[in-house]
Amino acid sequence: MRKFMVVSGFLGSGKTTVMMALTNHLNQTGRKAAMISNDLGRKGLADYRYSRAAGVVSEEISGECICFITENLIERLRRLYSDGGCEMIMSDIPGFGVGALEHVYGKLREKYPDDCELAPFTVITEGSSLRKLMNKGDSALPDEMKYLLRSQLLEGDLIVLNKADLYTEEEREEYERFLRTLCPSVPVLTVSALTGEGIPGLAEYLCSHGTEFPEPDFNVTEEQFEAAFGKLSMYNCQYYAEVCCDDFDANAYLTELAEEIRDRLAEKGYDTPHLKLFAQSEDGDYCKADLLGVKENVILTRRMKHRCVDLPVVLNTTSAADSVYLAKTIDESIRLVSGRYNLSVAVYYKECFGLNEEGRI
Ligand SMILES: Nc1nc2c(ncn2[C@@H]2O[C@H](COP(=O)(O)OP(=O)(O)OP(=O)(O)O)[C@@H](O)[C@H]2O)c(=O)[nH]1
Ligand SMILES: [Mg+2]
Repeated sequence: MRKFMVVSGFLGSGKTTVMMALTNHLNQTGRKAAMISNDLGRKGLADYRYSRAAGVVSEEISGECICFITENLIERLRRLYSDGGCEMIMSDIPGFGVGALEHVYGKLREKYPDDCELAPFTVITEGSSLRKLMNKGDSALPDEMKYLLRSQLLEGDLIVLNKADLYTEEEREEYERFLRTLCPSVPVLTVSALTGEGIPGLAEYLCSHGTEFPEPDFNVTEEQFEAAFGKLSMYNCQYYAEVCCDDFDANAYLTELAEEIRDRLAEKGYDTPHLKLFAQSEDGDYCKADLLGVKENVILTRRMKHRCVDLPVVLNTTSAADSVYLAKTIDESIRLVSGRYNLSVAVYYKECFGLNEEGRI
């Protein structure tokens, strides 16, 4: 078996966590698997570092969407199949994935039909974005996001309702019913990437099915897509923090930093579907903080076990905010919170751009 799968879905839906769980499960059950983290930023992004730190067989394609670099993608796949002995390789797609079916699967089928079988084009979703689509809840995300959320779901061969551990029985049924109505011919599998519930069943489904090349009618105009992208900006930075005396608690530091950014975004009426902070100390221990909306608590997805004297930090987010404001507010938050912890900060790199902007700050 030489399979390749694109994993699409909204920011924070759990694409990386699902891919990590699937890769681990397949490897443990005798089928070599690997994941690729694909994003627009410069290399060394949080998802790639996090999955590597967790011991998952993981690669990164950064700087461009795999939609537009098929040759680069196929070279990577060939290496993983031949040298790595992989049977299943999965990749996410920057941001939203809408159009990736045509651009990635379409080009692979046309130009490289003998290299791999295409697994179901898989869309990950979860409760908070479904509530947005159902006009329920109090998400601060702009309504334009609904064009993306809906189109993503329509593009799938398979929909994975993730984060099952967070729902009551009634919520789970309500989400499944909504998905069946919106996409009546598409199977829905409910899983929790965090607890592992449903992951073995999902892995078996993916190994035994292929893509049907669905032809979705998004019923969304170019202008509506543009309007949604126009609301979003991406910010990535890497910096090195060093304490001037004693040591510090990296878990508390990352949490406080995410909270500071959250509160400043909320103050301006902005939102962030996902902000990630990852840090790894020299001995390999690591911590990760995730923020999934300005009305949410920061989640410490992984705790550092010991106190630190220094720390390389990666911060990535795609937020519903103006790019100039986003860059300014994150920079100020890093300065302020680092000051509270007596940390001096050396920034390796920083980039911030609106998803509709040509230039980068
Ligand atoms: N409770 C719960 N949390 C989950 C589950 N899967 C993922 N998460 C959490 O949701 C947050 C986002 O997960 P990611 O896997 O980073 O989401 P993503 O879709 O890759 O996000 P982007 O890369 O920003 O698009 C993290 O804090 C995860 O730990 C799940 O099944 N249950
Ligand atoms: Mg991810």
